Amino acid sequence: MNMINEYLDIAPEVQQALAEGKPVVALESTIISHGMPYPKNVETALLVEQTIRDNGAVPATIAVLGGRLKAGLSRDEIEYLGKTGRKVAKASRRDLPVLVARGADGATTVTTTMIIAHMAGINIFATGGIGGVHRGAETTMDISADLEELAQTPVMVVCAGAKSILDLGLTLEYLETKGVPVIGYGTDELPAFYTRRSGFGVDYRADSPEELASFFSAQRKLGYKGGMLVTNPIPEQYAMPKDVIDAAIEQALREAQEQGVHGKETTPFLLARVVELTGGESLESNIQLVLNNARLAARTAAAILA
Ligand code: PSU
Ligand code: MN
Repeated sequence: MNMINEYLDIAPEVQQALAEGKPVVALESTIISHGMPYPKNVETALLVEQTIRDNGAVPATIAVLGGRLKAGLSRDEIEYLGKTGRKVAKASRRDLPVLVARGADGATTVTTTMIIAHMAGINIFATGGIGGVHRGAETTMDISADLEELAQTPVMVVCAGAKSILDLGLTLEYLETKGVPVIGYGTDELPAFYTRRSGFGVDYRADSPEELASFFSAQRKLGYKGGMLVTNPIPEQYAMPKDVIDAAIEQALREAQEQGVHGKETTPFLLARVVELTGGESLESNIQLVLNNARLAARTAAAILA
């Protein structure tokens, strides 16, 4: 059943769960290396794995190590990615062939986590936020490869929406063009990562893991090649005040422009500056929303198999 690739290493525990038809949830590693500071990033990655287990599924954190595509990491491997941080290559779709050929390391984004999860036979993945259409993309053409991957790889991605470092309206337009269903979990509105609301509607709402699973199963039975985006609002008690987060994002965007930050550096730069500017308050929100997504993904993984 699994499309085994010669570069792929599936951890024994993940392999066994897949073989026995047990739920498995993939996790990305760019959130560890580029999305949060050390040591909180490592603590969070391990806590997310534990949360997946507590909810009855097996976690498979994904990365490229020594040119091998890894589905399932050891504690030491997670510690290494967290400690090395932004010095690890951020690996998107275009990077995998060279990293593999060179036997190099890479932290996987939403894009490459989807690619490797699918190779391993894992169909659901939990993270914090996805990449999207950047503000000013009409001149920079900076549109995350995550959107193209959602259009072509059959994996359900559970996130908390997207940060308003992006143009959320254009991101939704792009997903519509590409035929990617955007589902709100318990909401009709796209969540904006740190806040529960964005002012933009989602395509559909689901209120249980079973309902999410029914959407995903129908998409598979229709023979679609692409995936599905589930947007799960941050729990109320961890949401940030909108004015505080908006001010930090505006300042980070200004600094990025002044310093000429571009290309793959843009998102990591903005993420790091927002954490610095909010004095770590946003980091706690970020951790809590990832845990919330891990719980939902684990329960949905089981519902997809039911
Ligand atoms: N947004 C976040 N946190 C993240 C990322 C995005 O709130 O950690 C990471 C994810 O790995 C995502 C990547 O796939 O950044 C998108 O980068 P880019 O915009 O360069 O495509
Ligand atoms: Mn980009």
